[in-house]
Order: sequence, then C-alpha cells, then structure tokens
Amino acid sequence: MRSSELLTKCLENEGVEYVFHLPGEETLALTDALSQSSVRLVTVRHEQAAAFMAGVYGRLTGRAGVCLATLGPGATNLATGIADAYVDRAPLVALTGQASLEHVHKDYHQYVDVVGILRPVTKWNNRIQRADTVPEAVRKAFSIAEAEKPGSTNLEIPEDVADQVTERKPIPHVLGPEQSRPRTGQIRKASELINQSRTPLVLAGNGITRARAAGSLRKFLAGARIPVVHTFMGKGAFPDDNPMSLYAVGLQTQTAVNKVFEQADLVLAAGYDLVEYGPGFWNPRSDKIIIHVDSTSAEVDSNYQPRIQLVGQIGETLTHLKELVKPRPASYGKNLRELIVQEAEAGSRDESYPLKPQRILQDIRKALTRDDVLVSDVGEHKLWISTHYPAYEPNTVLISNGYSSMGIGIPGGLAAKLVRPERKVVVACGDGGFLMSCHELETAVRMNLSFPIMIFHDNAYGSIKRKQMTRYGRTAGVDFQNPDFVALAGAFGLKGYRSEKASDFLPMLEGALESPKPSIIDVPVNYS
Ligand SMILES: Cc1ncc(C[n+]2csc(CCOP(=O)(O)OP(=O)(O)O)c2C)c(N)n1
Repeated sequence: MRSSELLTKCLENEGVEYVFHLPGEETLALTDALSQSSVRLVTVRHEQAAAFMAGVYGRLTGRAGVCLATLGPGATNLATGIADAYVDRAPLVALTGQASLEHVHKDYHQYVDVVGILRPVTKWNNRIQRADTVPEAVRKAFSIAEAEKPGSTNLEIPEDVADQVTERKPIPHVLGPEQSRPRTGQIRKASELINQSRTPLVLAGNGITRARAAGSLRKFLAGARIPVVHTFMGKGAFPDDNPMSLYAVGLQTQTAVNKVFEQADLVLAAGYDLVEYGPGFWNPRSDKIIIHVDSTSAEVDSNYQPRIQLVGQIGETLTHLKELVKPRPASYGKNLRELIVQEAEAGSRDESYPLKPQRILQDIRKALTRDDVLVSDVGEHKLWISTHYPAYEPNTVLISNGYSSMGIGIPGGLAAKLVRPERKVVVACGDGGFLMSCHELETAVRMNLSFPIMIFHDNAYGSIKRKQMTRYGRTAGVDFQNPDFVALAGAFGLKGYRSEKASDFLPMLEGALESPKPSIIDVPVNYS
C-alpha cells in the first residue's frame, strides 16, 4: 500500500477516533486515505483550533489527540496549539505535510523548515524520509506523546513519501514499561516528616488527574486530614465542598490562600507542575520541607528542593503513604478554609449590572451538575473561574494554565463535547479570546455539537488592563469595540442571548443548555 494508507492504518492501530484537520495540497493523499478509514475527519476553520482540539481531546482521554495540517502556513498555524499541548502536558500528535524531498534543499513554494520550527514545542519531531519507516515513526510519536509527562510530537510527511509504496504493517502495541514505585524506606521517611510537621499542606496539581489518582488522594486525605490547595489545572482532584479543600492557588493577590502557604512548614506536592505557579511564589525563602510525589523527578528550581522525591505511580504512592501517616484531629485546617470560602462566595448573590464575576460563576455552578464540564478561555475570567468556581471532579474545569493561550475555549468546548457527549459543557470566554476562535462555531454547528458559549463582555483585554492599572495607574492599547454578539450568533444560525440584568443570566444559561445547537450568551461584566 501507499505510505499514506499505511499511516492511516497505523492511526487505526493506535485507536485514533478523530483527526482534527484543515486540508492542503501536500496532504491530499493523507486526507483521501483517512476518508476511507474508521478515523473521523473533523474539518476546522483554522489550524490553531485543530491543535487545541487535539490537545483537549488528549487531556480528557489520556490518549494523544491528532491534528493534521499542510506545510508552511498550515503547519505554522498549528504551532500555538502544539505549544499549548507541550506546556500543558496534553498528549498530542501533529501530522504536517511537506513538499517532496527533491524540493526541500532550495527555495520552494510554501517551504519552510517546519521540523525546525516545531522542535522547541514538541517532545519529539521528525520528517518521515521513507515509507518503510512509517510504522516505527507513528508508534514512536504516540508512545512519546503519551508518556509522562505527556506533550506534543510531530511527524512531517513529504508529498512524495506519502505516495511511496511499502509492504510494511503497523507495529503491534507492546505493554509499556511498568511505572516505577518509590522504595518503602523512602515512603516511611516521608510519612515521618509528615507526622512531625505542625502545619502540613497538600499542593495538588494536574498530575493527579492525568494519573487518575484522585480516588487515592481522597482516601489518603480522609485519613490524614491535611488541607489541600489545588493548582488551577489540578481543580477537581479533591472536591471543593470538602472541608479540607482550600480551593486553588495561582495568583499572588490571593491573600487568604497565600497566608496558608506562609504558615505551612511542609508541602506535599502531588502531581504539581512548576509551570503553573512557580515555587518562588509560595516558598520564597526556600524554608519549607517539600515532599515531591510525581510520575517524574522534580524540576530543578532553587525554591523547590524536595527533601524526598517519591517518583512513580502517584495513586499507589498515596495509598502507601496513607498506611503510615497519622490522622490529624478533625478541627485541623477548619479556620483556614473559612476566609477562603468567604472570599469565594462574596458577591455571588449580587444583583448589580454589569454582572459581578462572582455572580456569573455562582449561576454557572447552579446550572451544572458535579460531573458537567466548564471550559475556560484565558484572561481575567479564567482567574476568577480558577479561584472562585468550586470544582468537584477531575477534568470538569478545563483551564490552560501552562501555556495559557487565548483562543482555546471554543475549540476546547468542541473537543469536550465530542469526548463527553452525555455531559453538559459550558465555554467561558472573554470578548478578546472569543473573537480569536469564534470561526469554530461553524464547526460546532456542522457537527451537531451543542454547548453554550458565554462571553464575559468588558470591551477590553481585561486582565492586561488590570495589570496596567496596578503597575502604571493608566492603560494603553487594551480597549476595543465588539460586534453585536446576538447578531453574530444569528449569522451562524444560532440563538444569541444578551443578559440585561443580573437575574436573567441563569435562566438564559439553563435555556441554552437545553438547546440542540450551540448558543452565545453575551454577559456584560464588571471586573472592578
Ligand atoms: C494568544 C495570546 N495572546 C495574548 C495573551 C496575553 N493575554 C493574557 S490575558 C489577555 C486578555 C484577555 O482578554 P479577554 O479575552 O477579553 O478576557 P478578559 O481578560 O477580558 O476576561 C491577554 C491579551 C495570551 N495569553 N494569549
């Protein structure tokens, strides 16, 4: 068969359900082969969205999402989404077309060195030079993308290579190496440190969600009774309505939760990723005892010098620790939570208009069950969601907090609805991020994927505006005008809503959640 067909067979062999793509001349053979396979082609309106969708698919399933684009502009349009998956640790395999090998040594139409461009934003990245190497290259791309810590890989397929004929077959899967386990002695030492600590704290990151270790964390904490702070991407690892939860941390301005860190003498960092909230913020004097529980060894950082590293399967490590860590009294940590909950709930019943973010988040929480999914774009709204929106289950609040790329919200909602069709999905965007990806509304309509997209409408790049005001007392280049969002919804054949007072948002959202189509809800917001 031709290598484009073999590559398609290899994708089937990997269990690939969807390829998110935008077509091009150099990928003709591949799209044609895919059309004859069990893999479903999801055609998008901008390659960046294809990569965002693949990344969010990967985060939700643990299996690499796949995106496909042509050479040159197609590939460079993918780059932001590929980088997002790289920094947010989402398994993603990108496939990019390329000119025939006979052209790539010289000036040639649309040719740029895509492998070179994508090198810094992928874990592995390679040009396929011969049809016979396709099975190994595909297996390797998936294996590396999905291995801890997951991320993006890229395979470039030159046009002539896609047409070469080969006798090879997909490589059967072999069981990956079993993840290591920390030694019993190390676990004992860690438990002794925890038992000796006066004010221990757990910092739960998104490694827990990836390792499907939320159950073990919950059991560990039910016994140990140590308060938990999440990173933004760790939200849902532990339920925020449990008295031991201190919500999430990610901003220096969160006075209450930062005070808790100040008081902590020991931090058990489980699945914590330094890209989210650097240790310099919560351990500025490097004086805390840190126990690192993760699938990989700790990044080197002068403010993150773990006393012990428990590297291996996170869930198993916590299960072993549970046996040795002594329970604390039920009262421990109670007073810590009060202030944080007060902060989270303040303003949640506010009737003012434009709406307070707390009120919007409270209403979204009312409209969704514990298992439904809220996808956030990036901006001021993300910071409110991260710090004020209670989460109860892993992967129910999807936030990009590593790469933090605006525009991920709508593609993320699409991917979430594809992976979890039985759940309600709501996308929250700023008016800036919404216009970066609103073209994908057409994709959602075409694919019959229904979810409300609510726009925090403030006519500005809100979070940057706030930072300018804080730093300089004035703003520059952050204000803009918006289209009529209700009319824009109409242009896509969708229902658009505009909130005219605080009390109409919740009924609008509930109505939109019942609709068989996506919808837009324009919500004027007062961030001040
Ligand atoms: C692609 C990209 N460009 C720029 C930024 C920097 N940035 C972070 S937040 C933000 C403002 C977002 O504005 P908006 O989408 O309106 O949301 P708001 O802050 O108003 O809630 C900007 C420009 C970014 N994170 N990603």
